[in-house]
Amino acid sequence: MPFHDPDCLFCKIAAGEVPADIVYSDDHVVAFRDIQPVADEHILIIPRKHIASLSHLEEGDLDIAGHILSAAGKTAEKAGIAASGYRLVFNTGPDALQSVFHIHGHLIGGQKMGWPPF
Ligand code: IU
Repeated sequence: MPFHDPDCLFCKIAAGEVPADIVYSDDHVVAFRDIQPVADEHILIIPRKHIASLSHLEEGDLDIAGHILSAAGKTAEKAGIAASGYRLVFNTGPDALQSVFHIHGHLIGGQKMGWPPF
């Protein structure tokens, strides 16, 4: 799979070809607000590289996984929810209702949450 999939919406957002409400970005990831938020703050963190899901991560992508995790704290800081707390959720596959097949961590917060999440 090439770095950029021209048919992938999230690749287009990462490339700046489709507008999004970007909260944080660097050379490896882009974080933007979800268009259908499920919480007071709901941001998606995606790698610039096209990878369909967590299950498609390969050995050579481990640095990308690290960049996504590392961006979570920076993004939460920018959104003002680092101190109050947040979740980072990766829906993967049908049972988890993954609907966009470009890895994205849902950074959710800005309000008190419950557990378990289903
Ligand atoms: P999921 O875990 O694959 O189901 O999450 C996909 C998310 O992408 C979901 O929360 C959508 O609201 C969100 N999203 C978006 O923010 N912008 C879009 O143009 C599309 C989906 I399509």
